[in-house]
Amino acid sequence: MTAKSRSKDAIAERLAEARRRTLDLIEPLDVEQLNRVYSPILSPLAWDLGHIANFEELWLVQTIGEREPLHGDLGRLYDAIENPRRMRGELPILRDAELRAYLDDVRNRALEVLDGIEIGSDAEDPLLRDGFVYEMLIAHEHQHNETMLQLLMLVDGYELPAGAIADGASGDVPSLSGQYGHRIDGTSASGGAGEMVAVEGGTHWIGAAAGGFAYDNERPRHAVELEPFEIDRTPVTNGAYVAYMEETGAEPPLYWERDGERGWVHTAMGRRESIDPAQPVEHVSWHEADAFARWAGKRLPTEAEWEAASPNLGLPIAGQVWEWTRSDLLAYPGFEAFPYREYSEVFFGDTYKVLRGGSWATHRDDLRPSFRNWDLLQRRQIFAGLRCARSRDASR
Ligand code: AVJ
Ligand code: FE
Repeated sequence: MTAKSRSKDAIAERLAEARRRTLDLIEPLDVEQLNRVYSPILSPLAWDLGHIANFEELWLVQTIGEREPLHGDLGRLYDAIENPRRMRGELPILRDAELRAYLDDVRNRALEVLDGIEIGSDAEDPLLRDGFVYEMLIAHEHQHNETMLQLLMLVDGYELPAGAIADGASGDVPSLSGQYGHRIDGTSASGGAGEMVAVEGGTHWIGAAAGGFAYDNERPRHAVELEPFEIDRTPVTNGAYVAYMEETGAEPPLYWERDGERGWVHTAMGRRESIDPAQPVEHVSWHEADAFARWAGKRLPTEAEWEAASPNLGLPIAGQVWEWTRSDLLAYPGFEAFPYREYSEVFFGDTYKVLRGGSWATHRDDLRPSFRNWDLLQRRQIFAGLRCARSRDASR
């Protein structure tokens, strides 16, 4: 077997693995659950499924394969920008058997196209060089799997099928005390064990180097000047968040409910489960994360600080939470949109804050220190918590 056919086989296998994960996630659901609008700010699952297939058709079948779409203009219904989430339940999208056939037919065509193209590092088309467009499609399906999991939190009685999340993680966030080998004092006001890591000021290099897969918004790699700072060794825990709520009367995170004397329970998927004080807090908005950090006498890190600290902290680690930063989603100096403006460029500005790292629902292949996620400041559905920082000169 040649190196070229091996790399094509590897791509085909990773496409298949992403699809198994998608189908595993919806396996316990019936057609009504796939189509139900559980929340105006989250898509019905059937929309995500059709959108996954449509994005694949658009890039691999239409753009690369130069073939006609299977359903004519229907693809427009799956355009995320034209169809905001609150409208997606009303659209005449594909459902049930037709939807499954669309996923399968597009995948078969995409694999046929892959057979006939050149994806080496010397490919002339930047979309094909190092298999860029295939990497993008795989990452896209992974990202929508995470969005689907946000919705699945609302489905009563849903149980995550074994192996539905990468490497068979259970969907539980691993215990931080176990992970770091030191006790986390849940009542500490410092947001975790209180242990912080010092990072030198000066020039730090941020972003993804040329070559290999990364999104346009991670490039170009560039130097930033940072003042010296400290950053928490671990994300803020549930225990620390409870202490904060008790002292300030702050609202609990999304899905938390009072449970008499036993404190708080987590109510996602229609179950009431106890909250582990040693796990990172999740389902807090940017505003809540920012308020917690101030209460702790600290602040959220900038995304550049987070990335500069990532080697010291061994980040990103699978199984944790996305971490809010204080940074707006802005273009890096010298940014070039690729392969389309709507991936990142249309979101640049002060409407979105950057999240770094990755959550227990993020595919391991997508974890890299330069990855930039973003969301609205009020969003709580995402699997996001925080880690605090502070300037070495405490007045900043
Ligand atoms: C990077 C998670 C904000 O969901 O809007 C999915 C990812 N882009 N399809 C989003 C994405 C196109 C994006 N986020
Ligand atoms: Fe998408």
